[in-house]
This record gives sequence, structure tokens and C-alpha cells, in this order.
Amino acid sequence: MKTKRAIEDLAVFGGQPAFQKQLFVGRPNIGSRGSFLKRVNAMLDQRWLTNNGPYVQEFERTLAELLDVRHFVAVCNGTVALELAIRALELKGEVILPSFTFIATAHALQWHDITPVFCDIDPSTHSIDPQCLEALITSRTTGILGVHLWGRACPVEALSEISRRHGLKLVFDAAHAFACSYRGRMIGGFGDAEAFSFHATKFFNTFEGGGIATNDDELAQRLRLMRNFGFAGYDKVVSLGTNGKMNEICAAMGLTELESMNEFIAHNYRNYRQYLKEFESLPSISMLRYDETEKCNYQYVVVEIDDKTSLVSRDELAEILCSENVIARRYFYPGCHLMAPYRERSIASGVTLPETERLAHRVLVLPTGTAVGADEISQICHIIRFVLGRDTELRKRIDEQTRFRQSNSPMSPDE
Ligand code: T4K
Repeated sequence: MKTKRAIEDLAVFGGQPAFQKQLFVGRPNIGSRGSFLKRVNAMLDQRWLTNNGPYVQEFERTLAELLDVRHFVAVCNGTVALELAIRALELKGEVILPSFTFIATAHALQWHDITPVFCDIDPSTHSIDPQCLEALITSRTTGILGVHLWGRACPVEALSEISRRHGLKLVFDAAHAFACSYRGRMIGGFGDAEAFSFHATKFFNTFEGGGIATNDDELAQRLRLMRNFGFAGYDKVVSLGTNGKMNEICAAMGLTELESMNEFIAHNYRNYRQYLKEFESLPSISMLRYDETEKCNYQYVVVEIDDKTSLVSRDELAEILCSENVIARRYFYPGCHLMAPYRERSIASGVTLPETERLAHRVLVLPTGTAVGADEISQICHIIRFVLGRDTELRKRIDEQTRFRQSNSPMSPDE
């Protein structure tokens, strides 16, 4: 391990970076190459590349069983999974969702001319706050789109109860929550439908890919039509549709990844436990915990930097880590309601989501996955402990540097 003893040892102040190669959040987990290539060869021999081929069908059957749902409809990515679910459920007008999510959750609605109405979160869970939600329901509201952030279920019972009482559809964005459970039931079976992403950066990937899980037979039928241009037979179109199909090579990847999925989870779990232990006695950082009685993919190592106890901000820590080649990510900053094209509307209508905005300034996601092991985590945590332990000294140094930069800038007010 490259020990940092003095401030000058930090790469940001001219020291040697701790890592030669960059460490990323969301480096793909890769299953058995042999197994994947065997499937690819068989696919090429059969000359069946897409359009509900044998791998897609096997993938769908396996996933429906794994998630304990009647139907799993595989599609080309998680955004299209959301869009198809939204269309097939005939959502319109306004749909309520958390702002603290990946922008695709909001875009999937807006793309279909549905207004995303952003709701604040509960800071203790990072998930949509049901108490704020109810006040946002209007005569135009047709649905609720909950997000199982970080693979932890959002408040499923409360959302189900509210949606039932107001006659609203309930969809979940389960992009983070493949192979996770809630109260012993696999995520996938809640609400009217749940949409998954199998993007390369997810713990389980099909390069690009996604799918919708549902127990509703009619909905599944509509989804299957819609993902294939509305074709009900060779030349019979019965509904509006798009091209949302998953192709055979992606399904082959998915089937291969399933063989190693438990190893990926075990690796992520070891990483998660190590991070927890390393941060145990560091008061200015708090790490998101998973309920270990549930199934979980442990894909996200999420920390919050407490600006009341640390003189170094989240963004400064991220910059310091980046110089060391640790590409930690601040997720969902500044919150979807403050991103284009929603920002202007939020500002004009006075939407403020204090908890979302506060969290978006505190959260940092650290590298994990099979590309990251115990030595890397020790080194990352050493740097973080060093930075937060020397925050007074660092604050002085950063402020001096900022003043120096400002006084040498051609735009400097001193000139
Ligand atoms: N809902 C939620 C809650 C989501 O999180 C997402 C997707 C969706 C819906 C939509 O699902 P998809 O339509 O994407 O299936 C990434 C992903 O593109 C996105 O899938 C994901 N969420 C989101 C949270 O993160 P970026 O902007 O972080 O991607 P990028 O290119 O910066 O990649 C992250 C890091 O991963 C890079 O620094 C390098 C590394 N990487 C990436 C790729 C693609 C690799 O090492 N190899 C790779 O192949 O968005």
C-alpha cells in the first residue's frame, strides 16, 4: 500500500497517485468467457440473432422463475423497459416519482408527454417519502413510479396503500434491484409492473438490456406486442408498438452472467463488509447499510460526507480521490428536478426538495464489483481516512490554493 504521510503525498498536491490505473464505479462483472463464447458460436451456427430467439426465451423463463413472477419480458435496455411499462399501463397526465434517481426514470415519462412530478425523499432511506407524496396528487395524477434505490426496496406497502386509495397505477423502477428481496419476496412481483436494467454498469449485465416483471397476464401480452411493433403474427399488426427487443447476444450474456451471479454477489458482499469495517471509527462519514436478512446484490457502496463534522466537502474529497485514480461518483447530483429539461419548470413553480438537495450534496459512491478487491479497498479507505483525519490542515491548504488561483486569474477582481 502507498501510505500517505504528509499532505504533499496526495496526488492533488503533486504526490504519486495511489493507483496506476483508474478504479471505476460500475466496472462490469464478466462471467465465464468459455460459456459465453460457446453460446455465441451456437447462435451463429443457428443463424438466429434476434426477434424472440431461443436465448431470449430461455432468459425470460429463467428470470420469471428467479423473481417468482408469472412473466418476465426482456427488452433492449432499462429505459425502454420503463417506457413500455408506462405505455402499456396507459399512464398519462402526471406521475409522481422521487427526484433522487437516475435521470432515465424521469425522462421515460416525459418522453411520452407525461409530466414527472418530483417528490422529496426520506433522508434515512434515500427513498421517496410517502408523507410528501400524498400532497402531490392532483386530478391529473395517474400513477406512482417508485424507485428501489441502491437495491433496497422503497416503501412498497405505503405506496401500494396510497395508489389503491387514489385509484393510481403503481410501477417500480427496479434498475438497481435485480436479485434483491423485500420481506422475503423477490423484487419484481410488486405493484403493477417492475422495470429492470441490465446495463454494463449494473452488477448483472447483458451489455445493454432490461426487462419488465409482472404478474398481470394481459399487461404482459400488451408489453410483448409493444416491444415488437405491435405484431401479433407474421404480418398482423394489432397495436402501436416500437422496437424494444432484446437480441440473442445480449440474452446469451445474461444466461452466462446468471451462472456466476452468486459469485458476483459474494464478492460485492465481501467488499461491502470491508468498507464498513474500514469506516467504523470515522465520524465524518456514514455508510449506507443493507438489511442482511434480505437478498441483496450489494452493488452500491454509498457514503455520506457529513459537512458538519468534516471541513473537507464531498466534492473536494471526490477531486482528491480522482487525482489518486479513484473515480468515485456523486450520484444524481443535483437531483432530477434541477436537471434539464425540468429545472426551469421547478424554479418557475417554486419546487424545492430540501432533503433531495441536501443528499445530492453529500452522497459519494465508491468503486466495488469484481474489478475491485481487498487491497484496493484498503488503499481507498486509507486515503479517505487520511483526508478526513487531516481536514483542518487540508482546508487551510485548499483555501490558500483557491486564493492563489483567484489572484492569478485574468478575471481577478484585484486587477
Ligand atoms: N433507472 C435507474 C435508477 C438507473 O440507474 C438506470 C440506469 C435506468 C433507470 C436506466 O437503465 P438503462 O437504460 O441504462 O439500462 C450509468 C449507466 O449508463 C446507467 O445504466 C445507470 N442507470 C446509471 C446509474 O449509470 P453513467 O453515466 O454513470 O455511465 P458511464 O458511462 O459514466 O459509466 C460509469 C463507469 O463505469 C465509467 O466511469 C466506466 C465504467 N464502465 C462503463 C461501461 C459502460 C466500464 O468500465 N465499462 C463499461 O462498459 O450511467
